[in-house]
Amino acid sequence: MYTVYGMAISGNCYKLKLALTQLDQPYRWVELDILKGATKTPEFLALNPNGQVPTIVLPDGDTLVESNAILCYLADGSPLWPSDRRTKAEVLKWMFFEQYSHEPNIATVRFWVAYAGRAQELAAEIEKRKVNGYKALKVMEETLAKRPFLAGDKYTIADIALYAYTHVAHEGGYDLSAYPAVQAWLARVAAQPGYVGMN
Ligand SMILES: N[C@@H](CCC(=O)N[C@@H](CS)C(=O)NCC(=O)O)C(=O)O
Repeated sequence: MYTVYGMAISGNCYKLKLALTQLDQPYRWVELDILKGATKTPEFLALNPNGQVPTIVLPDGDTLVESNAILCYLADGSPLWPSDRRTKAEVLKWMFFEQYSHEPNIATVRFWVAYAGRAQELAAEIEKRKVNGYKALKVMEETLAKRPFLAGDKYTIADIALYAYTHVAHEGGYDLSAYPAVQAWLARVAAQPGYVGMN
């Protein structure tokens, strides 16, 4: 069985919960509070020297980190990680986009505003990040206006990776009303078999 070290409010950790549930893989969840330093203990740093969740321990005892790498591992050989070369690259494109253009702007703002109580202190930085966050949403909107899922006609781990923080972007003050294709896609993801919510 897999053991996931995660934090329930974290979208990066939720990606694993959603994928494991949809892949019908049993797992044990160990809840860690990053706000209380739980990822900086010597025990945890021995598992993940980068001191972050999610961290997954595989059934053979090996450890894997980085949410999107873990998604690729879990979904390998399943319809969530298609085998044709071009679609695979398309999925990876969106997962790299998520980590570089989406997550630092949308997830980080949500964390500062809704969980770390830093909205006032970081107001100027938050405004800057939101400009880039809306840019990322526009890129998604343009693609999703043309096809049902990010990598094409089929639901993949690219959708899981980007759904995780897009569906809670409002907690950071993002308004998705100007992104109707993104909103329709959020509903399509939530209607997938085996869907499970964040909490
Ligand atoms: N690129 C990593 C990011 C993971 C990450 O940022 N984890 C946060 C929680 S969402 C964390 O553990 N933060 C604690 C820290 O960085 O000290 C991934 O996708 O897994």
